[in-house]
Amino acid sequence: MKLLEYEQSLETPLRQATITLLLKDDEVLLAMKKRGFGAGKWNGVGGKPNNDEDIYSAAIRESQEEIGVTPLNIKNVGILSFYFPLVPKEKSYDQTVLIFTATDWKGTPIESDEMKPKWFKIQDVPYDQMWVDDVVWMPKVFAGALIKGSFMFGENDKLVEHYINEVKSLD
Ligand code: 8OG
Repeated sequence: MKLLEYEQSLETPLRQATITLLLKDDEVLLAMKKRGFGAGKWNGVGGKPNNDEDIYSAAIRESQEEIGVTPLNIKNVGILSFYFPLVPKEKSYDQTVLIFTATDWKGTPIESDEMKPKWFKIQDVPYDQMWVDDVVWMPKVFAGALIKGSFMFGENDKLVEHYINEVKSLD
């Protein structure tokens, strides 16, 4: 099925998740996911909101839990949807991920049982050890763009189709 067709066939809003990227000069903090969805990949920190927790609070809590840092000025810079049409509906991985950046935080990144943080120069981000879509959208975030897009995955988490737009506002 084509991406737009799949997107239009969805009846309920997708569950949400977060990714937060800490930025300092020409560096970004990524963390190695040690377990669960995306284990073995470098990523921003994040996860899903608890019950009726708002998405900003979820982003801050996940950062505290995963690397011991409290972001102080998170900014929503992207809204990305990820679709896995081959995964049965009942255990669907489909989700909308809100991307946040922060340039100010409290605490020093530390390893948890979920993630191991590390600073990377923006030009040395290890895209070959990350989700395949990251090389498409993350450079746009580093360049300061606001982005909206969708990615559809096929067998073995291969990216089969995507679109991504730079927008003036995320509202
Ligand atoms: O709570 P859980 O560990 O399942 O959260 C999954 C995390 O992985 C969450 O921060 C969102 C993030 N994530 C996806 N898909 C993708 C993706 O394609 N690229 C990146 N960079 N992160 C993703 O769920």
